[in-house]
Amino acid sequence: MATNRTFTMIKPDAVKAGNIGNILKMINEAGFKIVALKYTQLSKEKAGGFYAVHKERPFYGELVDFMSSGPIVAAVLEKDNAVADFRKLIGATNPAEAEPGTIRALYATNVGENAVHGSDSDENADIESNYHFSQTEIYA
Ligand code: DAT
Ligand code: MG
Repeated sequence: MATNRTFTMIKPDAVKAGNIGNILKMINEAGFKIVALKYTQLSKEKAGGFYAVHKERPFYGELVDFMSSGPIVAAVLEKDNAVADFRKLIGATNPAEAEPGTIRALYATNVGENAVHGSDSDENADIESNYHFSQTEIYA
């Protein structure tokens, strides 16, 4: 399993607001290499499967509706300490609590529509990357 990779999505709110370019620039400037990239819209089924771990949470239905409401950008990113460094770059789940200068502080709408996803462990980075990309779509 790759320990230097993480998985991200630029969520529908940030895509709609025209922030794909701004966010990819921040990702590059923070030293991440983009090794896979896809512009796509998730079906409810695909979004629901991605967030299956949150199935019992009260916001699950809203989350699935939001994540399938418009196009997203999915990417696999490579860097030493990718998972932890990327979580630092995106900031807290709730943008009101995100450090100034983080992607969510700059571009998120609210706790539910928070601009970007970032994997929370090496194991999930691997699972999530494989959920969205085949091996031939990842350019190491
Ligand atoms: P993160 O995306 O920071 O890893 P998470 O895994 O706890 O956060 O939750 C996944 C997503 O679910 C999150 O990005 C937005 C949504 N979410 C989390 N907590 C929420 C809440 N209290 N109200 C509405 N949506 C929430
Ligand atoms: Mg999470």
